[in-house]
Amino acid sequence: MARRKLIAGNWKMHGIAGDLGEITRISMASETLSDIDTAICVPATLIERASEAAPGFVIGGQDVHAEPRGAFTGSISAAMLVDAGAETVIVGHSERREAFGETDAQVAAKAAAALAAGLDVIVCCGESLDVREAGNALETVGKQIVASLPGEIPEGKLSVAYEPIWAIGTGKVAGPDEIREMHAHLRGELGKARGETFANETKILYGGSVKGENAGDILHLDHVDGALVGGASLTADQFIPIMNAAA
Ligand code: G2H
Repeated sequence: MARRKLIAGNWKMHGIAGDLGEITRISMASETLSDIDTAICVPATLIERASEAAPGFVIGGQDVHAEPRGAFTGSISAAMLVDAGAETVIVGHSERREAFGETDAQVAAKAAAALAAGLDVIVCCGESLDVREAGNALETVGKQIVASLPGEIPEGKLSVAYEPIWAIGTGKVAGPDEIREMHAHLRGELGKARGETFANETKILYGGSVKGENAGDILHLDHVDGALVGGASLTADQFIPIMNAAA
């Protein structure tokens, strides 16, 4: 079965209500592209209004707490994301792993909570420049993703995003050989850990300075099933060409 491509935006800590017109435009463009899936993961403050601004379009969160409720000031549960209108969520982004010290086990627990609430989940992984230059990228990221997966994964609900940290927001993009090699390796590791069926059904996205100009080359590489897009997801003018490149 062919994997449908997923183009997911990650607004990070950008966006206020006045920016929702971008999501409306992206949503309208997505209606003409029936062969791909699209989503925008917005700040939590915008989830409800983004869902209202683009009915039928997939809006997501950027993080979730592993616990269903409790004394966790500032955190958001999976049920709260669903209540606000989210259908998907990113977990384990390198910015959260680095800035908030999130471990693989915590990422797996977050993914489990999100899946239990019915959300789709994008689990991120990726190596630092030091690890890449030491020649340990494949081994490190392979172990990282397997350790970041929850125990139970309903069919079709989880995607993986490979985002080399050195390519995030830097304008540097991993080369085609680096991307192809890593994505093939990750699919192999998913297969060893969870079986061939799971590996073949799981989308592996690439993330890190994806733009309209480079999207076509990246998205047509073997084992690349879409993109997680940061900076270039903030405007429809930048994001729609990436969607078109995937279609
Ligand atoms: C990687 C990516 C989106 P950008 O963080 O997750 O951001 O496209 O800005 O490098």
